[in-house]
Amino acid sequence: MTVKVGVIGTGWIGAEHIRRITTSIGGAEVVAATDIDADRAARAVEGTGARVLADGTEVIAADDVDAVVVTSWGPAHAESVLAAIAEGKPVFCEKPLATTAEDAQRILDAEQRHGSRLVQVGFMRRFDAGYVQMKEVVSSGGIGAPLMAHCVHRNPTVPETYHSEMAAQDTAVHEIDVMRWLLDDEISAVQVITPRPTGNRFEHLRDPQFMLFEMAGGARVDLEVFVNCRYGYEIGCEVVGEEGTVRLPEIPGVVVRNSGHRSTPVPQDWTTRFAAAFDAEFEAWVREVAAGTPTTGPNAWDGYAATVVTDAAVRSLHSGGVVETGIKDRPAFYA
Ligand code: NAD
Ligand code: NAI
Ligand code: ISE
Repeated sequence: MTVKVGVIGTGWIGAEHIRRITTSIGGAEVVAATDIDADRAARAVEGTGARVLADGTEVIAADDVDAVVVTSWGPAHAESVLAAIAEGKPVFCEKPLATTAEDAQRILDAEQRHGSRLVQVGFMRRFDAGYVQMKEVVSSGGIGAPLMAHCVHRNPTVPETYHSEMAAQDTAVHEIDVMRWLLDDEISAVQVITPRPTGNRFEHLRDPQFMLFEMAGGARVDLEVFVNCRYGYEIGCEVVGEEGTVRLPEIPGVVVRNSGHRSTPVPQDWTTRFAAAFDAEFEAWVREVAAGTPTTGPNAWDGYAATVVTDAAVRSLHSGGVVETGIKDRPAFYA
């Protein structure tokens, strides 16, 4: 069965995922797309045979749409995900699932009322070969009990529309998910510290930001978010355990020697750095949707748990203090 996909939001990543479904992976085709900028939607589906519809409601309701991909900006995600659940259609939602814990809770409630799992969240790092190897080492006890982790998340630059709260909601949300997954634990408290801001930022933005997380089991995580670092896109992660450490591998690249220097290229954005992870993520999602079974990637609970933490991080950004996340117990539905 070829899974017929409808896409809501055809900006940078929406267009990437349309290209990915059309040319990189098998088993699916894009049949409909929408964007609040209709011209952008038309450009994104050019040459695919897909049609442009007026809005997300039309995409989700379309008879020939089997499954929905939500790649609009974060605050618009919850509405589309809730509409897909109401229609009983599987939905892949780019991170974040929602930008408030209340919206994420509405999604959990709706999915449980529906009675089976329909939602997958785009935490693609769980499909990255390096992170998968780290997970195997930590889970098999290869470094003993994890005590600490050190993370770095750097982007070369961000547009003026990126605001200070997005450091948590849009950027750190990846590490928040990865840490819950790698350490198999929930995050109980967070503190955001703002060092001297870089001059290379739009005036309204607090950048960089340090984030400190406390896991329920007592392990501690530090994260540098620096989205105007200029030189490239760099993701770092090291977990320190009682018996050893495990670190995310460097991205392989040719070594160039010239003019008295030895250098290797640094990726410039997430499209290249995580290309293989995005492909693996979509291959698995399409395969599972075609099989008619609930998808096994990050689910609505993972999206909710991450949003509870980003909410707390936003409160800490404003207060400077340590903020408890108050995460509740995972419902059996998501066990
Ligand atoms: P973008 O601004 O390039 O694209 C967003 C698009 O959504 C725009 O074209 C906008 O017009 C459209 N849009 C907004 N609201 C809409 C609505 N209600 N209905 C239809 N279209 C709507 O942003 P982007 O970089 O493509 O990011 C989109 C999402 O993907 C974000 O949630 C972002 O966090 C996520 N993302 C994830 C990764 C990752 O590494 N997993 C990377 C980039 C972006
Ligand atoms: P973008 O701004 O390029 O694209 C967003 C698009 O959504 C725009 O075209 C906008 O017009 C459209 N849009 C917004 N609201 C809409 C609505 N209600 N209905 C229809 N279209 C709507 O943003 P980008 O970079 O593509 O990010 C989109 C999402 O993807 C974000 O949630 C972002 O966090 C996520 N993302 C995930 C990445 C990852 O690493 N997994 C990488 C980049 C983005
Ligand atoms: C973007 O939305 C992503 O998800 C990228 O992976 C991340 O590095 C960036 O900071 C976000 O804005």
